[in-house]
Amino acid sequence: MYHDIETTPRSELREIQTDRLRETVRRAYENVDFYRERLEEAGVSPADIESIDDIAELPFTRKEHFREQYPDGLFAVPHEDVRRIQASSGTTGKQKLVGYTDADLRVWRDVMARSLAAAGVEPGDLFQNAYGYGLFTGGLGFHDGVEGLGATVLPTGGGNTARQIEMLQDLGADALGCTPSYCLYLAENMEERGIDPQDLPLSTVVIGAEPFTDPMRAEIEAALDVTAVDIYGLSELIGPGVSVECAEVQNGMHVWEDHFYPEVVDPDTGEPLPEGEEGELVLTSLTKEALPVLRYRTGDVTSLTYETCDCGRTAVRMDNVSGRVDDLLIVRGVNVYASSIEEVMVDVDAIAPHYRIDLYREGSLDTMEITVEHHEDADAGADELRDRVETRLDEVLNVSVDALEVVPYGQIERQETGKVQRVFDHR
Ligand code: DLL
Repeated sequence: MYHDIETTPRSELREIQTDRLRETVRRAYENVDFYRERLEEAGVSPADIESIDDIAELPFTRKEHFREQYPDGLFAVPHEDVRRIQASSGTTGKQKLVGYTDADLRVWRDVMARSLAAAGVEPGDLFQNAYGYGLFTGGLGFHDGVEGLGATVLPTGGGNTARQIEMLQDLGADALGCTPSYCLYLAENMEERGIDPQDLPLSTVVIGAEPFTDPMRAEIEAALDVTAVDIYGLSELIGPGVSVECAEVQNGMHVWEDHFYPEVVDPDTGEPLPEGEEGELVLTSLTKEALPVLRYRTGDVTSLTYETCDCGRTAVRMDNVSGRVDDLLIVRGVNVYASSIEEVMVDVDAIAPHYRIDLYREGSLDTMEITVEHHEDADAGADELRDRVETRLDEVLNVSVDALEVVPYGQIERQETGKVQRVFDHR
């Protein structure tokens, strides 16, 4: 283990969480007008929070609050103590700016080093970091973590695929960090260039920043002959490094609970849900100085399990994020996540794992058009494939699409940088 805390008995962990939650609430109340007002409105004073079990008394913090308090209304320290500013990758409205003190940066480096160690990266390894550098937390978050672990970082950043591949061949990285969609793109691109990815020494890829499905992960692992480990995080809490799978078991992501406290709530009522039930992930920071965050509604859909993992880590595990609360599509009265559609499609042989969903409104009805790609070595023609996909979507999800187009391989635009966009809402 990278850190003893990873196997600490849960009872001890709860004591640490209690102390840290009390300190975080006090810090937020005393230094941030927004939190003081919200707590007063809710009739809660910091003294009311006696243990971690009282957390549900605290009001939620939402994305809108970050936007309303833009740029730094949620910061709890004076400007001279903020050592770095980054931002979330929001596509609409103002970005959410986040700040870090020296101590926050040390925590981030530590949780990222821990995450990489759990993912199977070892001191001395070469890590090619293809997450974007800049305001996005992916690049610098991984960068610091690799150095913290004592491995070597190759900061290629996002995009520039030809150079990425050349580096993978010439320097022979042991591990690679990038989004799952970019990972697939890299594999595809190597094949087009006549390079066999299986010849590379690469053994681990650490994928995150966007949802992916099990079949998509299987494609990545097969194409590159690697273990693909899921890592989760968000800028509002710190960046990447909130939770990660262990390479040994790969069954849910260990949440670094000494720094981030997870709950899962019903997205409609906000009521906490029992272990194992799927709902919206809510996170509270337990050690952040510059930007303490109380009960943040992440919008991410997951469930929690408290069972000790076979790897020996005691931290609660969150299921791989299946989508976002606001990604729920309601098409002709049927609720469906974009990721479920992907799962069905990737399951159909002869379909490449590239697709797009276009949503339109005709009169008062929502319509959905899906475009999928024909796999290069497909055994069936486009008509037969269309039939297969339509039948599967109907059988598994009970959805019928308004139009389903099968296009030749490579026709759906690939994205080299940033987070992949698959749902295009024209409504
Ligand atoms: O995406 C941090 C990150 C960078 C995580 C690199 C992992 C790797 P934001 O730009 O603030 O931060 O976006 C956070 O991305 O609320 C999720 O919706 C989504 N997300 C992040 N990791 C995963 C994952 C970074 N492993 C938002 N699976 C989050 C699914 C993820 N979704």
